[in-house]
Amino acid sequence: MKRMLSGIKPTGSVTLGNYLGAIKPFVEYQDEYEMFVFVANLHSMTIYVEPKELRENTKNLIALYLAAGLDPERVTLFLQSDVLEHAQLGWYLGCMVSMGELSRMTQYKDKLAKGESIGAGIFNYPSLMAADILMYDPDYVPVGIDQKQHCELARDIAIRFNSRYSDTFKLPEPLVPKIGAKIMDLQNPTKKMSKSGDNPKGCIYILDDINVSKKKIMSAVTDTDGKIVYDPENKPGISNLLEIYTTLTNIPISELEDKYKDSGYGDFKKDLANILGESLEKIQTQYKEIIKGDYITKVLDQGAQKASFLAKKKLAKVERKLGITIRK
Ligand code: ATP
Ligand code: LTN
Repeated sequence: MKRMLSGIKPTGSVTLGNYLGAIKPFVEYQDEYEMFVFVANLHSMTIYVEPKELRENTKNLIALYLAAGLDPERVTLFLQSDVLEHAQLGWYLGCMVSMGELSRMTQYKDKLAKGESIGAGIFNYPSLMAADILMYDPDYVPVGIDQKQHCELARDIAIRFNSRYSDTFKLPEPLVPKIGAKIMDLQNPTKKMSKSGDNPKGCIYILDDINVSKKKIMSAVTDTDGKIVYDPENKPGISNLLEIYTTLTNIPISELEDKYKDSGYGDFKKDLANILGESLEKIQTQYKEIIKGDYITKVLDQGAQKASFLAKKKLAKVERKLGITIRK
């Protein structure tokens, strides 16, 4: 069975973009792959999040992974900070990547361009992400398009390490869904829907009131031409809604275009709002059950145990090869 690994940062409330671009595909992959899914809480330190909020986001994210359908008996579900080896391997890999490579990362460049003061963590973060990935030798890393570059850097670091010290890491491949990899902001469909975006009307949160989310679909920006056609360049608003529709239902876009060829945007949006409402309701019902007891802690303990076993072995191998270890 091929192996897959991915993670999400608990920096805010989980969005529809996170769900459609990451969590839903993870659930679909679990039948076919051996999955490792974690909460990247060390990565969330790259921006300031109130400690109380961070704890809440972390619990919610784990609960949402489970509510969306990840099965902890099949998937290794863990909290990054529970496996100390990530930070240690991150340090070694950070010493093998150049300042030039890190400076070329789009996410870093975008943050830099905003002109705000940013912590060194934002700059160094791809080496920790490389450690998260290379630690477990996955074949694939399913991510949204914004993370593809970081996965490619992890692969370059693995090639460098393997050629310098002999074969140690499997070369991972990013897996970006063809549709749903970049759900756009509903009010500004040329911008990614993002947890840390500044217009809450453009972003749907999985745990929000369902009627509020439906209203956000109804008031999503479209265009004046009135035709339900997929054309991201010229019709970004309606194309984004079609992407949301197709990823929620698995009905191909061409079938949706056909189904709505004689309808207006209003009817299309109403159907989509109802479909979204049903999906959110299912997830929220599960979530409410999961968040109640101490089930989450049990799942995390079990996941940390499984992940730590592999991480310890991998780090020991790396340290032997590097010459860090002096004991036999
Ligand atoms: P932030 O806005 O704080 O950068 P984010 O919403 O982009 O956060 P991440 O934790 O960076 O969330 O991403 C988690 C996963 O969700 C990643 O695989 C990412 O590619 C995916 N993802 C995030 N936003 C979207 C989106 N709008 N469409 C599709 N996938 C997304
Ligand atoms: N950087 C990612 C989260 C992340 C990740 C990973 C994803 C951290 N480590 C390893 C895949 C594999 C993000 O910002 N979404």
